[in-house]
Amino acid sequence: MPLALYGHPFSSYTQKVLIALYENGTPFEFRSLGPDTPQHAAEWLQRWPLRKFPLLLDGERSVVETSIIIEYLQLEHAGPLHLLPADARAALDVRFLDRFFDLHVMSPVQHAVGAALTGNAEKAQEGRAHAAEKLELAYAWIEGQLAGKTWAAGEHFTMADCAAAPSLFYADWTHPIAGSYPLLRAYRARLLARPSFARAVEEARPYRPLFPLGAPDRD
Ligand SMILES: N[C@@H](CCC(=O)N[C@@H](CS)C(=O)NCC(=O)O)C(=O)O
Repeated sequence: MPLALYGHPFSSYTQKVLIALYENGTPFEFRSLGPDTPQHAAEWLQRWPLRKFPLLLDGERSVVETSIIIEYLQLEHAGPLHLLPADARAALDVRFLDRFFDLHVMSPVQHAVGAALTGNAEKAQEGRAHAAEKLELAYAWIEGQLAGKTWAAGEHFTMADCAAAPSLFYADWTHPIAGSYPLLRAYRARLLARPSFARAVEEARPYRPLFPLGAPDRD
C-alpha cells in the first residue's frame, strides 16, 4: 500500500511535509481534508483525535507531528536527499532550526489567524499586534543567522528549510518582512524558487481567499 498523507494544500504544516515528499520524489497518495471528501476527515480523526494535521499513513501505522513525519520518512522511505544530516551534531542544529521556525514563526502566525477567525474585531487586532511583536523578534534573530548561508543550516537543504518555507511564506503575509532584513527576504525568495515549495505554493493558490487576514496579491 502506498503512503497516504491526510492534510490540506493551503495548510502550512501540510506543506512542510509535502516539501519533504517532493524533494525526494517519494510516491504517496494525497487525501485532502475538505468538504468534498468527508471520508478523509473521518479516517484522519479516527486515527488522530487530537485534530491536528497532517497525518502520514504507512500501511497501518499512523505518524503525526511534521518533524517526526519527516524523520520517519528518512528512516523508512529514504530518498536521495537526506533532510537530516548523518552527523549527530549537525542534525541537532537542523532540529533546533526546525523547532525555531515552527515555534517562533509559525505559532505567532497561527495565533493571529486564530484571533481573526473569532470574528471579533478587537481580538483580531490584538492577535495581529501580538504576532507582529513576536515575528519582529524572530526576523531579527534569523537575519543574524543567515550571513553566508544558502539554506537555514548552511549549504544543504534540510528539514529546517521544509519548516521555514511555509512559515516564512505566511509570516510575511501576516507581518511583512521589512527591507531592513535583506538576508531574510532573499532567503524567503530562494525558498519560493525551490521546485518542491513552488509546487506546494501552486497547489495552494486556489485557496488564498480562505486566508482570514486577507491574502496579499503576491506570493
Ligand atoms: N505541531 C504540529 C502542528 C500541526 C498544526 O497545527 N496543524 C494545523 C493545520 S496547518 C491544524 O491541525 N489546525 C487545526 C486545529 O488546530 O484545529 C505539527 O507539526 O504537525
